[in-house]
Order: sequence, then C-alpha cells, then structure tokens
Amino acid sequence: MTQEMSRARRLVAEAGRVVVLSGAGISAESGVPTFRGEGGLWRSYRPEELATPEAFARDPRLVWEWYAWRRELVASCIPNAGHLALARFALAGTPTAIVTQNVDGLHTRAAEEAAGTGDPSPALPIEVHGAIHRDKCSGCDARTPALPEVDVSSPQALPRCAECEGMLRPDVVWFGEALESEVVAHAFRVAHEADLCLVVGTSAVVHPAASVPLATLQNGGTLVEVNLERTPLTGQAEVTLLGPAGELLPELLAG
Ligand code: BV8
Ligand code: ZN
Repeated sequence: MTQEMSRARRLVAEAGRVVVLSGAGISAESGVPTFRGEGGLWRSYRPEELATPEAFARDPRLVWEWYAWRRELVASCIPNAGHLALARFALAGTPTAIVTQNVDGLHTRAAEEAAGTGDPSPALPIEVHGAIHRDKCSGCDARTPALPEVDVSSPQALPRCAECEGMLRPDVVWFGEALESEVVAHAFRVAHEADLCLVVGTSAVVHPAASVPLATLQNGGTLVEVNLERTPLTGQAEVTLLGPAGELLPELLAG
C-alpha cells in the first residue's frame, strides 16, 4: 500500500462526516465517456453546440439526437467498483453525502444494488446537474421519466408535454442555466458540515459544482482527491491518489 493510500485511509477512518463530489471520471470505467478526456463526449462537439438552451432553441433535433445517443449508451453501462465502494461506505455507517455532477444515474443504481432489500437512501446522490433518464417540459417544468424512444425524424416529431404541449427536453442543467436552488443549497450545506471531502473523477472546471469542496475546506475540513491527473483542486488536497477510481476507491474505503 502506498504512503498516500495509508494517509488517505487514515483520514477516512477519522472522518466524522464525509461529502463526496464525483464527476465523469467515476463513470469512465463503466464505459461512459468523460467530457474532456480523450474520446470524451465533447470531442466531436463543443459544449456550447449542444448542452445549452441556445443550442436547443436553434436545433432541438441535434440536441435530442445527442441525448438519445447518450441515453442508449448509459443504459448499457453498469455501476463499477468505484460506484459500489462509495455506496457500500455510505450505507455502512459514517454519515456520507454523495454529490454528483454526473447525469448518468449510476450512483443511484449502485445504491440500490448495494442496499439489496435494505434502504438505499443514505447512498442516493445529490444530482446537481440533473438526470439524463428524466424529461422536463420547457413550458410547465413537469418532470416525467424519459421516453423510451425519441423521434428525431423532424422538428415536428420531437416529444411534447402531455399537459401543455411544451417541448420536452432532457432534465439536465445546461451551460448558462442556473442549477436548482434547493439542490445547490443542499450540496453546499452537506459540504459545509463535512470534515472530509472526497473529490473523485472531476476536472473541477465546471462551477458552481467545482466549488462544493471549498465549503468543506472553509469549515476547516480536509480534501482527498482521486483522479488520473492533477486538477485545480490538487493544490488544496491533503492527499491526491493518482489512478483509476474503480481500483482506488475499494482500497480507500475498505473497512
Ligand atoms: C451557471 C449536464 C449561472 C449536461 C453539465 C467562467 C468561469 C467560471 C464559470 C463559468 C465561466 N464561464 C461560464 C461559466 C459558468 C459555467 C461553467 O462552469 N463553465 C466552465 C466550462 C468554465 N457553468 C454553468 O453554466 C452552470 N450554470 O453557472 O449558471 C446562472 C446563475 C443564475 C441564473 C442563470 C445562470 C451550469 C453548469 C452545468 C453544465 N452541465 N452537465 C450534460 O451532462 O449533458 S456540466 C458537465 O461537465 C457534466 O455534468 C460533467 O460532470 C461536468 C464536469 O465535468 P467532469 O465531470 O469534471 O468531467 P471531465 O471530463 O471534465 O473530467 C473528468 C475527470 O475525471 C478528469 O479529471 C479525468 O482525469 C478524470 N478521470 C477520467 N477517468 C478516470 C478519472 N478519474 C478517476 N478514475 C478514472 N477512471
Ligand atoms: Zn408542459
């Protein structure tokens, strides 16, 4: 065991309350492409082209095509050992809040798998950027489970709200859109209350999510980072474990 791993394990063992901030990197080993890595989602497109309200207004068909492709891809992925280690840790006892930037639903599936017939709620994530498998109406904000199929054959064929005829869209937060205020408040509150923040698989460039760990630091807490590379948060981390989350988290969180 490396010196960093034993130091990080000690910080986890001593923690009274833990907050986790996860990003696309925790789902990479499940086969979900990250945003900024090689082969990343943004490779073929730039965020401004797709994950913005302007893009949806300009070309809803293209935006729906991209999300329908991502939904299908995510549906074929399963939680990996990193998601499961986090879920088991959150269910095992230390009060833990999992804040995720991911919209792939894999933390929720890991919580349900780890809980079995038990209560998964202590391991259910706070999804600050929404969820790709839910639709939201652009007109009346109604949330509905994602339609199994999205007909992108023409703008007229795109899904509409059963209540108000408004255009349906994926229930995710786009660039330039405000996050749900009560979700953000909840994320920052649990980060403020935590004495350890575990930052996993995020490039820490998207705000306000990337500022969540700062709330733990401001309150005298400690940062442990798990990533393949250094990030803007590395300088403030007590320990940075460089390597794949699917391998490092089970070792870090094993009792
Ligand atoms: C807002 C949902 C205001 C959609 C997403 C200039 C400075 C600061 C901020 C801004 C700025 N200009 C604009 C802004 C604001 C903007 C922003 O932060 N832009 C950034 C790019 C500069 N933020 C916003 O627009 C936010 N809203 O500010 O609103 C406002 C307020 C009031 C009223 C109106 C408006 C909204 C941001 C939310 C955008 N939506 N997703 C979708 O998914 O389709 S963000 C998107 O990026 C994903 O959610 C993703 O999670 C997130 C962050 O990316 P990461 O998760 O970190 O993924 P990434 O690929 O970047 O990194 C992966 C990491 O994992 C890497 O470090 C890699 O090394 C590592 N890794 C890879 N494999 C592994 C691994 N680690 C471990 N193990 C592995 N196996
Ligand atoms: Zn509606």
